Amino acid sequence: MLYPNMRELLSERFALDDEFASAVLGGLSRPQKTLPCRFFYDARGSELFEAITRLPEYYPTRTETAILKAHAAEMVEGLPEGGVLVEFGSGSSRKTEIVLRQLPGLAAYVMIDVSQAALAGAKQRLAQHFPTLDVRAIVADFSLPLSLPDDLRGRAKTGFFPGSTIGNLTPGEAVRLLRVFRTALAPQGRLIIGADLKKDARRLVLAYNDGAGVTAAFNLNLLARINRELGGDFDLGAFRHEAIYNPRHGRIEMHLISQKDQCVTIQGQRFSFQAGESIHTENSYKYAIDQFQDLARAADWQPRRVWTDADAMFSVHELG
Ligand code: SAH
Ligand code: AVI
Repeated sequence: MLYPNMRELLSERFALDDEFASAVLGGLSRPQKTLPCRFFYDARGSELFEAITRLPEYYPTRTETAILKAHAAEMVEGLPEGGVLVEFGSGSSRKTEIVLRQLPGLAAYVMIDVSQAALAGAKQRLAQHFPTLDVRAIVADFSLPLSLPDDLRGRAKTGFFPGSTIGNLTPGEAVRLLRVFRTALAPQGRLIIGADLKKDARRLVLAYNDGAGVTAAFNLNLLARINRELGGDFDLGAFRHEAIYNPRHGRIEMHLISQKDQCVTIQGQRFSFQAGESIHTENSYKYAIDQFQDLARAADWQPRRVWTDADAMFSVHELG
């Protein structure tokens, strides 16, 4: 069985479902319609994200993976035996394998994600590659206070937050999240965290507008999820994917653009769209190294070491 305590997990699922409905109805009622990007990751969304990671245009995954391969041993240097690795938004946990190979004395690996499908897939693969490792899967929103399983509470904890998922939050939300992690990993936690670097806007825009249309499918899948789980009647053919770089905020923005005047009904509520009107579905902030370190300081972390690739595309920070 995947989870030791099914009752807890089920109530967690219902909480997530209610939250989906209120986030969608609330987000589509605003003057600038929005949908929170954490809802991209149903089973299909997690699968599409994995496909994105393999796209030629999407440099972050392969660049961060290369940084981890080159430096994972240094990154985990000095971690006490019998500690716990806690990963936030673990997805497929493929990058984690690089770190786990350097941590033979680990007591447990705790992976936290909103995507039950991603956790199930990762758990199965890790059981094959690390048969003796104690792996705990927690379906939860990582921005909520984390309560670790009782038997792991007293152990030293190291946080792992790769992928630049921190960039999907506004800087204010990112500081709040880093504070939540600080508490979850106390008293002496360390955090290894990936952050995509600022770069030429054309390169960024290409990474979110791939030629094969996988990112478009990932974006539009959010509407399919609303139709399926909330009884919506979005016509997916009547919206198109758009990704732009917003230099004022230093972020990629993903939008879904209505192709005509239209109305959509979700759980009995009608939402009207004008031709050309957008639903803002995701931000992906890009940080210079010193900007990211300032953000970490604002959340009471001390920036320690930082690793990048030769082309300065991506950064991995150690915070203590
Ligand atoms: N860490 C992986 C996956 C990154 S994709 C990598 O580096 O490749 C982002 C992951 O974070 C997805 O698996 C998504 O389901 C998860 N996620 C996004 N928002 C979340 C939230 N608020 N709480 C928990 N998981 C979240
Ligand atoms: C998970 N996250 C860091 C990805 C990103 O690059 O912002 C999600 C993504 N959206 C479109 N492509 C990838």
